[in-house]
Amino acid sequence: MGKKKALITGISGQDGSYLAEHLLSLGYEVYGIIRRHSVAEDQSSRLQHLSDKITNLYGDVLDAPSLVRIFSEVNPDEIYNLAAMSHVRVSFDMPSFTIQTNALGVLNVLEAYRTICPNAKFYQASSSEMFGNSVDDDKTQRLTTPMNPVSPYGCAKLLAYSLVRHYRNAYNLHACNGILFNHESPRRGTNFVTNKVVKGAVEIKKGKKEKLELGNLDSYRDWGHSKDYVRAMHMIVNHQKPDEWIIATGQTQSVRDLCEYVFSKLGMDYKDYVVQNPKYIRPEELRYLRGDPSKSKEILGWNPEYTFESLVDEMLEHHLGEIEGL
Ligand code: G4F
Repeated sequence: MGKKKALITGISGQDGSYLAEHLLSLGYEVYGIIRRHSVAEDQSSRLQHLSDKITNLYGDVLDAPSLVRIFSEVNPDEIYNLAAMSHVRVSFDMPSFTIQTNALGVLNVLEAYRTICPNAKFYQASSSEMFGNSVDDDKTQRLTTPMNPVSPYGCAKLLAYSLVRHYRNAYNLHACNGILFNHESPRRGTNFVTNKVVKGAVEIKKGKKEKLELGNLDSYRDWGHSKDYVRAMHMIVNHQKPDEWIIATGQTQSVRDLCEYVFSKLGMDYKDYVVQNPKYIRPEELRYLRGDPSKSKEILGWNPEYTFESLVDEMLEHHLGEIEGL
């Protein structure tokens, strides 16, 4: 039997690049879909070290004919749909684009899957943002927690999640949803709060910047490492039964806790440097996330290797290395 073929939409993102590495290490042939960008380097910066090991094809989840061409050409065994407009704050500024990409785009992918390669296995990048401000009495979100999204991003992800379940039932497809809580790494965009805080604090430490402007310091997130979470994606797809899964650490920290940890690691007090700028406050905020990963741990045998501290330490090391290399 030849190598298994995996097709990743959104391969140029944080998760796409780690997933490509993971699948290559498992012996897969890896194909990715990338969108055209006027600066070609911008779309492949996370993939340069893999350039001779993977095959990237131009396409877009909003361009159904491109999906038909790519799905027919590759005939994948596994499809990982990671393509999305992934920034919650930006989704308030671009609600229509967000709904098109994160919901209608998923419909396009599901249709290509159903009609061209229905025997493949399918993973959808669903999100804890779908819960909005719903939380169980024990301050945890689980699969039974109601979903009441509070952003265009969350609304779009919830529609996509429902479509995946519907396609599974209606067409007997091996289509799965991974509900992933926040996951970070040195490859995270620097406009997400973890990397923004780490990079900003390192720049302040090195005298390159005086203040760090943030939005809400009192929201809580369940932060894990992207590397651990892409391992879960592969486990989810390869479980015998297509299903819904929560991937989270079960721990939660506030943005303030994050600032305190990062600045104190660099010998500083965050209160001297962090200022609030209303432009980073969201029209509606998701205040608290803490996921229950027990089903994934028990049934898939998934366990994260990183803790909040080892994750943030790795990000700190990365940014210190970058700035010292300048
Ligand atoms: O890092 P964030 O932008 O991530 P957010 O909004 O939780 O979304 C991430 O996780 C989701 C899973 O729950 C994914 F679906 C999604 O694609 C993305 O990966 O913000 C985290 C928290 C928020 O409460 C935000 O209000 O940090 C707060 N925050 C405070 N100041 C800030 C800032 N966020 C950003 N991006 N920038 C700030 O200056």
